[in-house]
Amino acid sequence: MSKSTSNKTRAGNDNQERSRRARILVLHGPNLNLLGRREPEIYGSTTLADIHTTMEARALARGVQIESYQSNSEGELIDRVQAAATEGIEFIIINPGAYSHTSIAIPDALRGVAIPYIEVHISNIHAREAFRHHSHFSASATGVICGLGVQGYELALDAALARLVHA
Ligand code: CA2
Repeated sequence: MSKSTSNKTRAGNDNQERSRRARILVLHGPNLNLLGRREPEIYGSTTLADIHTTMEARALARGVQIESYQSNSEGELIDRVQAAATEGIEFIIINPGAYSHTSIAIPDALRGVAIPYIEVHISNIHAREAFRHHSHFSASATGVICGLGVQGYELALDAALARLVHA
């Protein structure tokens, strides 16, 4: 086999390997792009990029691919959820931000694609203003984690990995 053919084969195998891996999508709602840069007293100093790096390392160690997506727009988050179904995403971890308390359409999309999801909140929404106490996402979620800071994302990932591995 020529060198270039064997390189191509290796590249093909790598692609196949990647496409065989289970995939988890991490969704972040509005204003979470500001994480680590504003209001550290509530949300801490870790950035979204830091969260992604930590989660990716943990997931890859278990042979699972992680994708992260943040948007300030409800429609874009719905489009990403719908695309996840055609892409074969098997689990979603979502911090819907303030859409937790206002959006009917995003949880409808999640139910529509029937991909299991875990809802994460960095802060304890029950210890904050009354309007944050209810989330439209919680009733259909596999689980909800709140108030544990950014560690909540890692705990959600471990729970998702356990469900994927034992599925
Ligand atoms: O605690 C959470 O994770 C929240 O989902 C965060 C939302 C809030 O509306 C929810 O009630 C609870 C707010 C996200 C805004 O994120 C920022 C991060 C840094 C600086 C400013 C906003």
